[in-house]
Amino acid sequence: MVTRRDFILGAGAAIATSAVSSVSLAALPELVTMNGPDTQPPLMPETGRPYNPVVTLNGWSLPWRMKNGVKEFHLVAEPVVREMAPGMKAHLWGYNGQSPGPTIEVVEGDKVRIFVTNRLPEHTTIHWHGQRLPNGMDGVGGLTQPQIQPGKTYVYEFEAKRPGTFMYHPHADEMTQMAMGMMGFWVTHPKNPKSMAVDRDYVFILNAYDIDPGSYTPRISTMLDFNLWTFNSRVFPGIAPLVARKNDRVRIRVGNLTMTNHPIHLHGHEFVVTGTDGGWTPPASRWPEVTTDIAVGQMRAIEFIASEPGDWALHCHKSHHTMNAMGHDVPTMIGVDQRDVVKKITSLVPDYMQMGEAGMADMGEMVMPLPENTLPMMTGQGQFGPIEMGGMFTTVKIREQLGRQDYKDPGPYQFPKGTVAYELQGEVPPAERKPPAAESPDKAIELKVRKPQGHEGH
Ligand SMILES: [Cu+2]
Repeated sequence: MVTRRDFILGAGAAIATSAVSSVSLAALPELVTMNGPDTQPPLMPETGRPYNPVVTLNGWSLPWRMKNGVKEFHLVAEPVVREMAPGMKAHLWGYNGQSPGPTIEVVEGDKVRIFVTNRLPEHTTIHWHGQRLPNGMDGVGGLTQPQIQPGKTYVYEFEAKRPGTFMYHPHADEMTQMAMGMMGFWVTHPKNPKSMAVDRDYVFILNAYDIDPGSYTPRISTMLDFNLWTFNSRVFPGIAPLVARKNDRVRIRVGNLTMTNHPIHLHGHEFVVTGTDGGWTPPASRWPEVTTDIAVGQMRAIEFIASEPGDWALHCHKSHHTMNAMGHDVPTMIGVDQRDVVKKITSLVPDYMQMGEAGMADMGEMVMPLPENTLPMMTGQGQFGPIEMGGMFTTVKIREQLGRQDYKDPGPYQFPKGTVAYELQGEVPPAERKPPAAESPDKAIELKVRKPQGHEGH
């Protein structure tokens, strides 16, 4: 839900509202903030030039005001509480009530003014990742501007020159501020709303956190070994599905602000990459794929026709990135008979559970006592049983009957009769193994020894 609260200049918070001059209040656009992680419907432009708005997965777009032909936005950097999935909340830093911050949508050629107020305990800036803009608006603390001190508001002004997909994030104490969740999406729509038009346009950022089970604040010094791999600071099963009507042209724009690459994989459809960091790709340069690797700092827009109804998985293909916090460090126990050990341990720890003897799939069903505020490694229930996923995993739900503006979760897919993989029934005859054709029965094991170079002489 969008809430509006009166804004009092940070440093003057002790001053009563009436004591703040009306001029300074009028100079700032109304502060709009979000208090929940649900996907909000697209923000239809009421002023300015027309465009086809995007839908931010588990997020929202920031309203603006027009002032003398300039689009004005107000971002507030502040501590926030983000629910990562039901059962787990993280204490992050973000913008306007959430992490990531709201998506900013403008049109090619728009004159844009962004007020940035700092309510963090330390200085910050905002860098407008990927934009063509005057150097002094680029937001690199120390290099192109002074840092924005706590309580202060800075103003960024530039023209949105190139249509495409962008991000924003601090360029000040970056390791801390990005590990804490400070980032957001930016879309510059083409001047001509018919150009590159699609039926549904989804956006989200890949981010990652290291939050110990039972705690709330990310470890900021973690470099690679994160335990929560997220789409817009949400993990499966907390990530909303991407809903589409059959035969819609769907665009999904993804930006990567983690510290590793993510091969994003879509089931059941081929897509093409229609946009990169530098803008739209020329049509002749596109080739079909089902996975696209998104490197650190990159943005990709993929497009496909949602021709196949169903609940199709959309996920990072690194299998540790579709797991949640618990259990990354468990030893491999496949094939280990734990019975004797379990007997001894249960005499000391009554609710001890052994795991992993036949693989880790039992983790998907296991009800294990968890520390508070964490999520099981493999989780989520589907209509046929446990889905055994976490992290960077969601679904694209394609349905025949949907309204054009309907983005609600349509529930589980109703499979047409006879279209689901099935168990072979009745007596199953034993399968005879055919011997490999080329192999002769008396063939000895072939052994080749290759000496290191230089030992034989020439
Ligand atoms: Cu990944």
